[in-house]
Amino acid sequence: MTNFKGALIGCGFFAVNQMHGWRDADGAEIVAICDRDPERLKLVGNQFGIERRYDNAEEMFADGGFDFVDIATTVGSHRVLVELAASHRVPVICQKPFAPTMDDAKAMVAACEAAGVPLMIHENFRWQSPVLAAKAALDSGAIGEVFWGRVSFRSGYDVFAGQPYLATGKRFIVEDLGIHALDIARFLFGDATAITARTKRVNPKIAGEDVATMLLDHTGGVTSVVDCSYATTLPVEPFPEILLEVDGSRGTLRLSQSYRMTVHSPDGTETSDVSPRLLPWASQPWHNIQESVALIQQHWIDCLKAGREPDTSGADNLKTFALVEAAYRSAAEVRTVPLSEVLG
Ligand code: NAD
Ligand code: 89V
Repeated sequence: MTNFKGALIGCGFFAVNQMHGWRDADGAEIVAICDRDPERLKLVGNQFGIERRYDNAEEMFADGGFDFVDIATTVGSHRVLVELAASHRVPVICQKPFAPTMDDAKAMVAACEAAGVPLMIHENFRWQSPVLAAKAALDSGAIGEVFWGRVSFRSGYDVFAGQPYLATGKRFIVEDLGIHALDIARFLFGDATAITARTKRVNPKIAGEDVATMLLDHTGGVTSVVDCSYATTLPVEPFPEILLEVDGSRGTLRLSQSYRMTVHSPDGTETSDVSPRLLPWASQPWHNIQESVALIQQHWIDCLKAGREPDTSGADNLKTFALVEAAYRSAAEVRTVPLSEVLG
C-alpha cells in the first residue's frame, strides 16, 4: 500500500530520533522538512536525503503534498504550528510539553476538532518497552487489584549538555520530565482527580526546579507517588530509566534499575529482563527513549490507516498536561489541587 507522506518541522536535537523512526516506520515517509535554522535544515536534510527543505512553515503548508505533519519544535511554537496545520486540514503530531499554558492546549485541541483532523501528542515514555511490559503484567491480573503505585525518575545526568534551553526556563523538571512520569501514572493507574506537589531547585546553575515529589489520587481509588530528580547521584547512573513500584491485592510488581521486572504473588516470584531493544541507529543510554519514538510513530501510522484516535491524542494529553499545571499550582500554594480546577 502507498506510504503516508509526512513533513517534519523543527530539525533540532531530538528530531533526529524522529527522522530515524520515520525511516523505519511501516507505511510512512518524510517528504519535506522545515527549520528556521539553516544549519539544522542542511544537517538533517543531508543525513536523511530530504530534498524539499523550508525555512518557513507557512510556505511548506502552502506547497502541500503531505498527509501529516510532525512538529518537533520547542513548546513556544507549538500552538501556532498546530493551528497552522489545522487551518490546512493536515493531521498533526506535536511534541510534548503540549503548550505553554492550559488555555493554549485547549485551543489546539479545539482547532483540530473543528478542522476534523487528528492531533497526537508525542508522549512517548508510555511506549517504552519496560513500561509496556509492566502494563501487560498488571492487566493480566497477576498482582490482583492495584491499590498503590510509584513512578520514579532519579538521576544526576547532565541533560543540559544536549538541551541547553532546559537550564533557562522558570519551569524545568515537572514540565519536561515529570510530564512523562505523570502520563505513565495515568497509563498504569487511571486518570487522576487531585495532586499534591512539592518542588525544589538543588542545582544553582539552572533557573527552574530540578526535584519534584507528587502525590496523586486516581479515579479508581489508587494512590500514587510520582517523583523525579536531576539532582540525584547514584553509584550507577540510571538515566533515562523510569522505575516502578506497584502493590496489588495479590502481590507486587517492581521495575528496578537495569530493566529488571519482578512480579511476586502467591503463584511465585518471577524476575525477567525487560530491556529495550538497541535499534541499529540508537545509542545507550538513550536507546530506551529511541525505541519508544519508533513505537509511538508506528502507532500514529496504524491509527491513520484505521481511522482510529491515537492513545495519546490531544484530548487525552490534556489530562496529563493538567497534572503538570496543577502540580505547579499545588507547589506554589502549598495545597492539594483538584484536577477539575485546571481542566474545567
Ligand atoms: P531544539 O531546540 O534542539 O530543536 C528545536 C528546533 O526547532 C530548532 O532547530 C529550531 O530552530 C526549530 N524551530 C523552532 N521554532 C521553529 C519554527 N517556528 N519553525 C521552524 N523551526 C523552528 O529542541 P529539542 O531538544 O529537539 O526539543 C524539541 C521538542 O522535543 C521539545 O518540545 C522537547 O520537550 C521535546 N523533546 C522530547 C523528548 C521525548 O522523549 N519526547 C526528548 C527530547 C526533547
Ligand atoms: O524527554 C524529554 O523531554 C527529554 C529528556 C528525557 C532528556 O528529559 O528532555
